[in-house]
Amino acid sequence: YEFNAAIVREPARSVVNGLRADDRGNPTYDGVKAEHAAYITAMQAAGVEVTVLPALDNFPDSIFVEDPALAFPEGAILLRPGAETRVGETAEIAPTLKAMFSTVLDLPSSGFADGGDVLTTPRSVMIGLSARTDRAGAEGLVASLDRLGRKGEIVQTPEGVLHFKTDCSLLDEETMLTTERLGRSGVFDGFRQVTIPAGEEPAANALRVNGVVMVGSDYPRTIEMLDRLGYNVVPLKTTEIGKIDAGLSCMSLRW
Ligand code: CIR
Repeated sequence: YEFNAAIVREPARSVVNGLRADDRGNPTYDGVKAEHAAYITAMQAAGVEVTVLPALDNFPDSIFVEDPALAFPEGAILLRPGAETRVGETAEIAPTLKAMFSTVLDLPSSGFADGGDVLTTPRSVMIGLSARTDRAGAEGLVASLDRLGRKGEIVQTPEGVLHFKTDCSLLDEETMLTTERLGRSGVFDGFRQVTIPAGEEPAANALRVNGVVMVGSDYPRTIEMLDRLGYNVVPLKTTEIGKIDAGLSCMSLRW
């Protein structure tokens, strides 16, 4: 969770048509834009140098740069997103990554993998199988991670959950913030686990960046809990991006 640099992408006007599992109405462009701007400011305040890429109107979900690639200090990996409308986002972000990293690997297999299913912990890089990340994609990713000297670990995302990280985030070296349903599956055995209060599940996609933990401001019980545990919480509005199934990790690629 210590990051010096991040890439974000401006939301396009088409973001209002972003993918979603349940339709609770379109987000507003202005609302998404404001949430995105506050996120960039919070990243910078946390000590991260942020590169802002231009909006891509042909890709409504391209604001979620976490999904088409992975970035580590030792190199980047280009992924193959599991949603048909998002596959082309990889080619859009590739030139930026090739300019910034000396090592940029491709996903070797024929499968699919979304960055939202990938959680880096001190123990391993966890890859959650989901409707977006299949076994071939996950195995290919393990091979690419190995080339970067990192250990991949394939796990299962709970049924019906978009991404593995929809339901969890790393709070510190030994502590995981997790929904009850994901914690119960045992994937975080060996970690200290902090469980999201019932009813605030979307708060699990929080983001630890250097000294702070960014948490959706619509989740007061989670904020209070983390505050009481001594974390330096920065609440950020995610109401509009939440309508298209996104949280705080999705909007940046960090390393
Ligand atoms: C999608 O369905 O792909 C977007 N509407 C939301 C992606 C969220 N990304 C993430 O959790 N990493």
